Amino acid sequence: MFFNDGSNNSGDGNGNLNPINNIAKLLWGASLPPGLLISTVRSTWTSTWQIMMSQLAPSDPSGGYTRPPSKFRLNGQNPTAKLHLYVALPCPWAHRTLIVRALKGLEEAVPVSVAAHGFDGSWEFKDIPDKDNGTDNGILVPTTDKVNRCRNLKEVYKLRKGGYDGRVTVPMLWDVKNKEVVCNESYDIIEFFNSGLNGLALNPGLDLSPVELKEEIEEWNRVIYPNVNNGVYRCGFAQSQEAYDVAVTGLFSTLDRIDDHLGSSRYLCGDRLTLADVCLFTTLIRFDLIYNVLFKCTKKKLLEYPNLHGYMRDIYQIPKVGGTCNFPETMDGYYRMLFPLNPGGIRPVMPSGCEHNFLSTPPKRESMSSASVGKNVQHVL
Ligand SMILES: N[C@@H](CCC(=O)N[C@@H](CS)C(=O)NCC(=O)O)C(=O)O
Repeated sequence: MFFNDGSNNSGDGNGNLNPINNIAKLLWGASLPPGLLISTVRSTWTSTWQIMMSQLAPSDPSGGYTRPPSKFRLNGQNPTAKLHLYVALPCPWAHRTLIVRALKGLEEAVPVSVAAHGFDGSWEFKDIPDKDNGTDNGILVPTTDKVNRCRNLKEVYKLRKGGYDGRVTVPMLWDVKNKEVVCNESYDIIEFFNSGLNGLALNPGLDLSPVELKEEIEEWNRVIYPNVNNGVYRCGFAQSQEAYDVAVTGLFSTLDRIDDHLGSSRYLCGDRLTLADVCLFTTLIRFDLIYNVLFKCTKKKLLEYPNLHGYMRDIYQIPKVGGTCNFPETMDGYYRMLFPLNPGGIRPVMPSGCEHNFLSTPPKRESMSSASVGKNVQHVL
């Protein structure tokens, strides 16, 4: 019982006080005026929220979210060991690796284990052995840990020599034989998948980062990473009004700029799909589903940007990309895992504009390419 009912039932008769009753009595009393009740609850909640947020999302002194750097980097090295990829479907950074793996035809060469969100915010694996082949109607679903048989991703990280007590993040590339974390930085992994495994790839001819476009790709990444990919997190994880205002302004002015650009260019760098598009896509596909609501990216819905929305559908419709998008699992991951942002854990209804049927409507962007399909995407058709 949370409110005092006047029964004076505050102990067990043995001198042990019922702590909840006593805290409630102490905080609220029998006849606390509503204004005082609200201000008491508000300050208690705000302090608790700040403690939880500082654990979920480290911030600078102004309350701006600062993403911790990834610990395991490739630094231009191409690992030669037998590899396994760990991902989770809600995560936009892991999603990048799944798309490049699919487009390059690396499914056999780099098998994947798909973790799901756990109740306490950790990444957990299913415990049904053997039955799961990892897809449902062609769409990726959570699986067991197929290589180490661990219950959660933390256990996998801890298997490495020297153990591990840092952040346990997806995506993570694992050296199967040496039991070592090879890399947990998504951009390193997608560059490596694009060009470092062509001997094993079923689609080695697809180059998502050709030399002549590298500079342009990097320029887009420099704008899109802080303002859009990480920008939505800077909105959602802001711990002050000022930090949120800065993030949301940067986010929408960048989306305006990209929408303008995509009015006359099929992809970011012209006719060819590149790594920059893959990175933008995984944020756009979550925008109306998650970020617009949970992360307060409310100025506009993505649906209100005609070029960006058509561009997103264009990429969604590239064969094998749709199979990497599991929307119910993604919604669960955000709305149920990020407790401080959604304490009730209620998952909102899926917006109709985010359903597969709607995303499958023709984007009519082919005419922007000199080829009938994006110049390089024809390799995957
Ligand atoms: N910079 C990393 C970011 C990875 C990341 O933050 N992943 C999130 C999921 S979206 C995660 O696993 N978070 C768990 C945690 O921080 O405890 C990358 O691009 O790979």
